[in-house]
Amino acid sequence: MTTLNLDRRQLLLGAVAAAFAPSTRAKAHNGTVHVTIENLTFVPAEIEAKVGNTIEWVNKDPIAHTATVNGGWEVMIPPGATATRVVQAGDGVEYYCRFHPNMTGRIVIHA
Ligand SMILES: [Cu+2]
Repeated sequence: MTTLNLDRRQLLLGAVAAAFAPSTRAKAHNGTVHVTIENLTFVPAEIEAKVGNTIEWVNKDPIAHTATVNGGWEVMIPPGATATRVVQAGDGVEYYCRFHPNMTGRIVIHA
């Protein structure tokens, strides 16, 4: 009986914690934010970075992709390769792949 109640409470606490969990935005580890490209998708689609961090895209697809900002920068990511960009002020933007405009990602700059 006691055990059952405890289990139920833990389940409830878990649900509450999940509801209040921060977003799944990727953040930098040792100054680098990793984005994997697989099946024509940026994973995660949304990342959080500081100015000076490096964004590293790892393309696991057999075709080339880009990280392109309208009127801004573009990073070419060849098939099976890795490409990087050092985050600059003003890089809080949406980006997409020039070859597959349905592929979109977002960079959120934080202090
Ligand atoms: Cu692409």
